[in-house]
Amino acid sequence: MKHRVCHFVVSVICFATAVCTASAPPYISALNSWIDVENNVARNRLLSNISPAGASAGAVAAATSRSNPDYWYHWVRDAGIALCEVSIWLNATSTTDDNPATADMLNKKLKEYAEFSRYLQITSSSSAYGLGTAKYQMDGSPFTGPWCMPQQDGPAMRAVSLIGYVRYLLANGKDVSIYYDSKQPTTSIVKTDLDYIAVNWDADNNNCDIWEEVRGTHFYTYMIRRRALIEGAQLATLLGDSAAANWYSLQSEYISQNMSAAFWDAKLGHIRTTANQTGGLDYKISNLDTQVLLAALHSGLDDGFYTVESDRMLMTVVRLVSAFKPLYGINGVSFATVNSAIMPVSLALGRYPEDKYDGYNSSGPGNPWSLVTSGMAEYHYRLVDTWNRREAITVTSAVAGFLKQLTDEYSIHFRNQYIVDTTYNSSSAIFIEILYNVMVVGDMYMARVAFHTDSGGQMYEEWNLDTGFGQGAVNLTWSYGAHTSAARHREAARCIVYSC
Ligand SMILES: *[C@@H]1O[C@H](CO)[C@@H](O)[C@H](O)[C@H]1NC(C)=O
Ligand SMILES: *[C@@H]1O[C@H](CO)[C@@H](O)[C@H](O)[C@H]1NC(C)=O
Ligand SMILES: *[C@@H]1O[C@H](CO)[C@@H](O)[C@H](O)[C@H]1NC(C)=O
Ligand SMILES: *[C@@H]1O[C@H](CO)[C@@H](O)[C@H](O)[C@H]1NC(C)=O
Ligand SMILES: *[C@@H]1O[C@H](CO)[C@@H](O)[C@H](O)[C@H]1NC(C)=O
Ligand SMILES: CC(=O)N[C@H]1CO[C@H](CO)[C@@H](O)[C@@H]1O
Repeated sequence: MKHRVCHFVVSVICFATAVCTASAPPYISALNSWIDVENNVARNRLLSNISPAGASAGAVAAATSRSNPDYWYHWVRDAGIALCEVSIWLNATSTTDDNPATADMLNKKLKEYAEFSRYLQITSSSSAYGLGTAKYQMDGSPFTGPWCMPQQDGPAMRAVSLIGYVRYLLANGKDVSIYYDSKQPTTSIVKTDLDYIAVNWDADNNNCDIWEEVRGTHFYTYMIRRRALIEGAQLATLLGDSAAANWYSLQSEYISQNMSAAFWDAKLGHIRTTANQTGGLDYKISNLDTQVLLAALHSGLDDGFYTVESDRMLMTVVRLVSAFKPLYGINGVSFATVNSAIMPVSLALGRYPEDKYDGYNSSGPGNPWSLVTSGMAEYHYRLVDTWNRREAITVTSAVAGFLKQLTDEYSIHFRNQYIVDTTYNSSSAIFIEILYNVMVVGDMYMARVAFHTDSGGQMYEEWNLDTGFGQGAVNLTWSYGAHTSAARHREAARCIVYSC
């Protein structure tokens, strides 16, 4: 069935110069209630993959799928991404009316994960790749089969997740010395990872990317190590370890400097995902990959360094959206029924255009991924939040290119004009309209995820490119974490655009 493309009229009411509200599109309550329900399912299933029955306490299953494909492993990166979410939930219990039992349960998950992670650091000495070991058995022994290793994003993501937890403990007056000591050599989990990153970030130009397919130096891996060292320096300062703080800080500056020339390709007009490929897949020729987008979400620090609103990131996002459009049959649909309401849906996005992994093997074609499409929803919500906090939008040519794509791909028409090289403050009509339209498109990505998620809320790694049904690993922990993170950022954006 074909639906007429309708343009939602933006009606903006301004009470005073700074207080403006726009009316939400008619389908919003159906989408809101889908998100409320899914957020709960996703949160519970993510939590149930931490310390699951039959595994060591603190081990995190990448998915419940144990065969075709077998994801019953503790991947250091995937686990870190999940526990970052848990540490944010735990921290939020101090300001919400969550039951104290909820805080205890979340605290227990984090504590077990921290202890298990320390055990992995010690057992990793039996692996040829040390802390660069990508994954472990669910009993904590290193995976020794053939695999693309080392992977240097894991220790950094683990440090970021546990720094979040340690900050929470400190704010609540707890002793954190088992997680961070100032000893040299250290015996604590967080400092072991930080020292490793600070020493090794420039030592290995042959490590594997987050998809475990390409060797070289990778944008995502640099970005997450940079975040770990910046936040690690802040924590070390807080705990009186000033020599370490200075060292982490200096290394993070070197990373930033080394990154500025290595990854941006002005000729291609996008960030290259791998700066110097040394091995692995030979068919990934575009060097265009949504892991760059994920890096902005996982590692962006609101300092303008490859953050969501940066020109380079916006230009990369535009290229990504265009690249995936023709690849998947399901992208022929631009409206779908979600929770009994018809709503516009975005394109579905995958990992990179040349992908051949279909969730089982690499005989391809590749499929769109749930966590990537959720990530693009989050990207839009974070843009709304960032521009709102800046109280102005400077329409660079990159911003204009991004807005033009909203029109070209998603039939979003701007009633107010925007002119390149002009800054619009928060009381201008175009500022409000941009925030509104970016919110609407963020919700289109959310609606796309909703459309392909099982009615009981169960997620997979991928959606079949032609049928749209879940494919590959079932109950992928990362798919749930990407949803809960997007839903949280949506709340902030929704309150800005529609008031709440
Ligand atoms: C997905 O996880 C839930 C528990 O979180 C479990 O009940 C269900 O059986 C899992 N699905 C599959 C197909 O493994
Ligand atoms: C933790 O919660 C406090 C409020 O209780 C908030 O100020 C702080 O920003 C939160 N930290 C994180 C990392 O979310
Ligand atoms: C890159 O990092 C190294 C330290 O590993 C530093 O000596 C060098 O100055 C940095 N390069 C650039 C271009 O900043
Ligand atoms: C890959 O998986 C598909 C099922 O999705 C199967 O038909 C095919 O035989 C598999 N190929 C290899 C090389 O294992
Ligand atoms: C904001 O922009 C409007 C024009 O769109 C202008 O009239 C107003 O003076 C500006 N306000 C500030 C505080 O700069
Ligand atoms: C370590 C290494 O090989 N670095 C190179 C990566 O690629 C950039 C640009 O393509 C070079 O300038 C670096 O020397």
